[in-house]
Amino acid sequence: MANVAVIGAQWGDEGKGKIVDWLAERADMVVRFQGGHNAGHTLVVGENVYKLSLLPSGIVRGTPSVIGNGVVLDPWALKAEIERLGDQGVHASPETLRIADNCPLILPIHRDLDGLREDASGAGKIGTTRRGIGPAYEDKVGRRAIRVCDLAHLDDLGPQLDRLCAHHDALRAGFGEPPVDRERLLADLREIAAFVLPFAKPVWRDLNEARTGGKRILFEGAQGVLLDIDHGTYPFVTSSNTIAGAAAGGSGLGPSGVGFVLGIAKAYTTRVGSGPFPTELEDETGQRLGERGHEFGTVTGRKRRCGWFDSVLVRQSAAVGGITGIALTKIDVLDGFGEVKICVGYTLGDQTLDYYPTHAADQARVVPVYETMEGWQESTAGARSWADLPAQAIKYIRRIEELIRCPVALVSTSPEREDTILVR
Ligand code: 2SA
Ligand code: MG
Repeated sequence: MANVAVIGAQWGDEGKGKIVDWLAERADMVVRFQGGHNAGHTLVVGENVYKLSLLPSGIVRGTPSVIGNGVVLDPWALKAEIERLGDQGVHASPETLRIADNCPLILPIHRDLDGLREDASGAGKIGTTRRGIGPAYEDKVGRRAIRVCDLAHLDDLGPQLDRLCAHHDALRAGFGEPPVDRERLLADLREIAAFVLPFAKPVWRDLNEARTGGKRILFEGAQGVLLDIDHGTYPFVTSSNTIAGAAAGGSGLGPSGVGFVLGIAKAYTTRVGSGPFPTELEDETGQRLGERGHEFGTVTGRKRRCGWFDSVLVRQSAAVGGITGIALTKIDVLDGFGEVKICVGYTLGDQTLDYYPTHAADQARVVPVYETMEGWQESTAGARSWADLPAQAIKYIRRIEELIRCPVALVSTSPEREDTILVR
């Protein structure tokens, strides 16, 4: 089995958690390579429901798990999540969890800034998870970040901390906030260092060794291609690259380390936060999708916006994301609809488009062109083979496959791990 990367093909929340868990059973190592604790992966294992934000999903089954350098790590959130899982009987140890020592940290000042900016933005706000993700990536790229390895050298942090604080003090002053409390920050870092350091390693070595040894590595993406900092609906995006290519840079394995790229797409579309969404339904149908699909954020509990499947967007995601096969999830949410619609193109003024335009104003203005298909009244929930699916559902899946120009490799019919159809 080639190494697999799993990425979201829409705006996140496509059901990656379940698919990653399903694949983790066949993997020797699970790696997070971007994002931070803004992710929300729900795993249902028998009676137990695990909600992960920062930790790779492999942790639940004891598969060695890696937090790569492409992630931004909030060490306090890490501790809280490890403790929470511990209460559920899942224990992360330095044997099962390794954190890249070149991983940049999310600090309380990043969270502050995220919140201050969102509050000040009014209607223009991004609708972030307010976890400090964007500001932490800014400091990484600005070469001001404090990284995991610095936790072992806190006495030498002086000049770096000067630059970091100078930058943040100026920003904070703009919001009428006092300067960074440097002593407090250092004291907090000293305290958390003892917790984090046992997990810290140059994980690129482990990964390259695993690859040489023929081990199977699973890369677990967070968010989705439409939230990618370059290819997404900018500026309504997250601050990392969510495409499969990011697995290489975000882990230290190199591009040849990723074989198959599985893109996860919901059988309809959802989005949390602000930003354009061509097929959004602000009517009863949208309401019904949200209710049937339990569309609330894992991390923040926010209600997700819902709409029909957009084949233009997923086709684009498959192309830029490097997706080789799609896992189509939550098909059962569409059970019982009289008709189902698929967006097959857009109009923009008097133009017809077969791709999503780049400018935010155009993205907001496009009008979807729909193809309407007959729905199915039978239940697909819990189906485990192609033969269990109603003919109309199969037609719907086949039509999607045709439109997105990418094979559907898996269909998921409930949050349960076993309720998965392998398409050959
Ligand atoms: P941020 O916090 O800077 O990454 O926010 C920027 C945009 O990215 C979106 N975003 C997400 N969208 C869907 N799911 C995400 N994770 C959680 C989940 C979300 C939750 O899986 O349920 O619990 O609310 C996620 N993380 C970031 C965000 O909405 C902004 O549009
Ligand atoms: Mg999620």
